[in-house]
Amino acid sequence: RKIETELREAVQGDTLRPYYQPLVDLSSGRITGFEALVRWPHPERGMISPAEFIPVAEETGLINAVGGLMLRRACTDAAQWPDDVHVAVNLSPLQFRLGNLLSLVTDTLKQSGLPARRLELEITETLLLEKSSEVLATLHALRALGVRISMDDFGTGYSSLSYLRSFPFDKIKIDQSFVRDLAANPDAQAIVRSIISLGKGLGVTITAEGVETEAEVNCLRNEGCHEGQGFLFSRARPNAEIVGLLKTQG
Ligand code: G
Ligand code: G
Ligand code: MN
Ligand code: NA
Repeated sequence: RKIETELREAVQGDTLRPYYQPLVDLSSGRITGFEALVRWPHPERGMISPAEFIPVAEETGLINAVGGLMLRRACTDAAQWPDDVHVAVNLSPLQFRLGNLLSLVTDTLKQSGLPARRLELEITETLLLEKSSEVLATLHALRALGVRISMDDFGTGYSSLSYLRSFPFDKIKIDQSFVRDLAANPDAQAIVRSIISLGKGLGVTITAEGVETEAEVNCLRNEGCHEGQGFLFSRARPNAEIVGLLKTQG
């Protein structure tokens, strides 16, 4: 059967779920928040990775429904977490095209009871390529609500330093491809160092993705990177495990 048909049924049957991967403050070692990552529990094929179905969802327009239900679930779950723990939700550029993103976020925050300051929205550089005034206005309006904007997969898109001046954002997430061989590769070190310096100059938080080893984390800490995310700390986990995980850090 076609993956598109099955995905449509999964959306209609409300079977997609967010898993949550911790974001860790590198100086204190504490969990500051979680990124919501969509999971599709498939009856025959097990857990299907978003890398496989997000592109299909984007081609078919199903991404709007997927994005909407992820936002709702993530805000509802996070509203039950401690007040100093935030949730980050990925947005597809297509979700900006519908024209209802601001009201979707406003309504979802209201219905879930999650304060806007505890929601972070992850966007990618491809969104900014469009250089659209609607996108810019929406990002400003989201920030005016108190929601934070995070630049995901930084350094892998058509990075242009010019958009950094015109687009409002609060965090840069260094793509895992730069973190992967950080300990051994001087070029990767130079790139990470300059992203961190750029981020600090702009006054934004810097998060490193795909942190897998102590050597990487030491390197990132030395360079002054604020936050880390990756298998070294934890894989993404179901919501049922989150409150327990937070209790272990007191
Ligand atoms: O969890 P995993 O590393 O397998 O995720 C693979 C990709 O899918 C990542 O690039 C991630 O950004 C993307 N992704 C995961 N969840 C969502 C989601 O809810 N919405 C969108 N647009 N992308 C997601
Ligand atoms: O939204 P984004 O593209 O940042 O999605 C993060 C993706 O990276 C998810 O698919 C997640 O499962 C994956 N990931 C998270 N931590 C690690 C890690 O330490 N190593 C690797 N290889 N992948 C990771
Ligand atoms: Mn992300
Ligand atoms: Na990313």
